[in-house]
Amino acid sequence: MYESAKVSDDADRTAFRRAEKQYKLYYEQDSKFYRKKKLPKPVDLSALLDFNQILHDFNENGVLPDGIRAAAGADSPVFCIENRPGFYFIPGALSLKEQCKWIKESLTNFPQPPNRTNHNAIYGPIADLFDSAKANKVLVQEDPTSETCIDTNKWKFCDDDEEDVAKAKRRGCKSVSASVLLRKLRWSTLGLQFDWSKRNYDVSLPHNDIPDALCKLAKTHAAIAMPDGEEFRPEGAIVNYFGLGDTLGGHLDDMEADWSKPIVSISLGCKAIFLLGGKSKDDPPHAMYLRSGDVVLMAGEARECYHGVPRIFTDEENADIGALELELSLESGDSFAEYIKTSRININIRQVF
Ligand SMILES: O=C(O)CCC(=O)C(=O)O
Repeated sequence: MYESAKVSDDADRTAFRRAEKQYKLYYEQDSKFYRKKKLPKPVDLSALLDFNQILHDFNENGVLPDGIRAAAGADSPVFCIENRPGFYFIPGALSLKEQCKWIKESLTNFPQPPNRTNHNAIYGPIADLFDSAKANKVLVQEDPTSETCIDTNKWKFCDDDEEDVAKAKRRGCKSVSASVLLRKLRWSTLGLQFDWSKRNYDVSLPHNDIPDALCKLAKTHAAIAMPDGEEFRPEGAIVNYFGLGDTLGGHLDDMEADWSKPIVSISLGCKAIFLLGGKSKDDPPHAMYLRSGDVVLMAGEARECYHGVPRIFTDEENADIGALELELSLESGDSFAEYIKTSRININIRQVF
């Protein structure tokens, strides 16, 4: 379906929206290969900031592109964008081993109840999703016609070939495979739980704490963006999961009490494009690559800047995760590597109060 001219005009109204459309994944409509294989439309990526390249050039000969500077006081290079104060980019902040660790945690422990995920609203709490997908399990709704049924909102994992699944299907009960649910996992929250419907933190909700090792990592990287003499206090984290074609629209993270404290944002898996706009969506955004292991900090004025992720690259040529995939499969077999080769995970850690 083509958008009407009016809708399209409205959608293109702001510089941020235009950039989102520029970088988003679109497919060729009339390619003769169209029926066989959808071909992504080529995109001009020449204007993107590539902090990997910037780091390389800086280490080689000390030069930086116009508008980029290295932050003082960091042990290894941390870059800033001159017209976006409070924004920090730490290329390759996490080692391969650390990346593997947090990918595995993001898929196994972080979505475990009582932490909430996007699936809670439909299925209630789901335990062991990743292992269930690995074991080809199916989530089946409790049969409402059964005498033993107490709650039709109850779902349980069954083996695909179990009588329970066949019976439930015969009776018209809903079922969904764990691997589909894993693909549709879009977010989980740890530490203080963010309530997306009310757009605030609900401190009354039960949760698992942010693991100490992740707190330590966040504190270490946050230090450069903290007000003098203060230590970052990780209180809540949102984990975003991206698959092919998924995007995160331009938004502000404005639900925390004190914007002088940074949000620590960790990228894992496939390479993505990140847009960092200004305080208005009319300000043209900076577009940059985010690779696995990069950390971004947004503090102070940068907390008032629109940002989003219009594109992830899941194809072998552009995803830039060869070494990570290898390390993951050597450490843990194929299941995590299979997931991450077409996915991206973002963990963003926040001081809420
Ligand atoms: O995925 C990212 O890198 C950004 C995530 C983000 O902006 C958010 O969760 O608010």
